[in-house]
Amino acid sequence: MGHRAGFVSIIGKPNAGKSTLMNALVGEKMSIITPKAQTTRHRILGIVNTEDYQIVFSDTPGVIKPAYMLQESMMHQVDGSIVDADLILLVTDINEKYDEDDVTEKLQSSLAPVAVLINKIDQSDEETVKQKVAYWQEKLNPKAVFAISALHEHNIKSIMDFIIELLPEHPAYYEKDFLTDRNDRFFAAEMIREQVFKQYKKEIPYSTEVIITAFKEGDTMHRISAEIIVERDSQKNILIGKNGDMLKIVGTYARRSMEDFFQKKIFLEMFVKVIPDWRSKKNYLKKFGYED
Ligand code: GDP
Ligand code: K
Ligand code: MG
Repeated sequence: MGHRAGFVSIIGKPNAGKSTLMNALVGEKMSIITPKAQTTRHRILGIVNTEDYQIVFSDTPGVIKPAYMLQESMMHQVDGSIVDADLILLVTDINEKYDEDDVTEKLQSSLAPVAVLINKIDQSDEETVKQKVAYWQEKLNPKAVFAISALHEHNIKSIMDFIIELLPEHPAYYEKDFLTDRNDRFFAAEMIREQVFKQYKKEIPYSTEVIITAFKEGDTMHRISAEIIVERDSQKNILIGKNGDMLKIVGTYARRSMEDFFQKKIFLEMFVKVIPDWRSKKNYLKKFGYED
């Protein structure tokens, strides 16, 4: 057999562990991970290259019923990744309820084989695993069902073997030294957004966008300027905190992640800006990189 390559789409409900799984499969931190739903807003590619094959994983936003335009764009990214897929990995938290078919309905737009990955088995027991495996076999008759823990990298190797087995014969889609389709600015912005999701309660993360306004690469240090955009003055005040305390925490953790990721010293400056209702405004969504 010649060279093999294919697209593998990771889909599921919010917080099932899709981003954790993709990072485990790729072996790099491509996608930010937080305990909050809707952390992932874009489809993000993570690429695994060897001499013989190339696997192009897509991490996607969790499937929800969209309530505003940003969420509509997020769902279009899920649909796009399903259409392109050679294989779909449906990730499900072993403890989540599947009383609505919003995820499984999406699968009907694709002829690609499906594997169900029952995740977080570290938070469960053998009997429940058995029941869930039977449930998914009955419900979807998928190509395979795996019981995994993405966080503890349990059974990741068997998923990789399964994927490689199914990869179609095809030339590489991307240069062999590509790890992702995203650039350094994207990852810098995501690492700030990750901290906003981690440090603030409910509404702030969902109303926040991060724009990198300058990224100056140096031999030993990158200088990065960012705008953190929120929807209201009250959110701006909370984000900054008393004497700038909160923003300082965000900056410190984000800078540490960036130093790990880029393997450089980072100088980071951040400005907070209010754009009323940006999540429902087409021109801003487009400007911030959310297509359709
Ligand atoms: P996503 O929204 O589907 O992308 O889910 P994330 O990858 O962001 O993970 C959501 C939360 O679940 C995070 O707090 C993860 O650390 C946690 N998580 C992911 N995989 C596992 C797992 O295998 N076991 C446990 N206990 N937690 C997990
Ligand atoms: K999440
Ligand atoms: Mg995610």
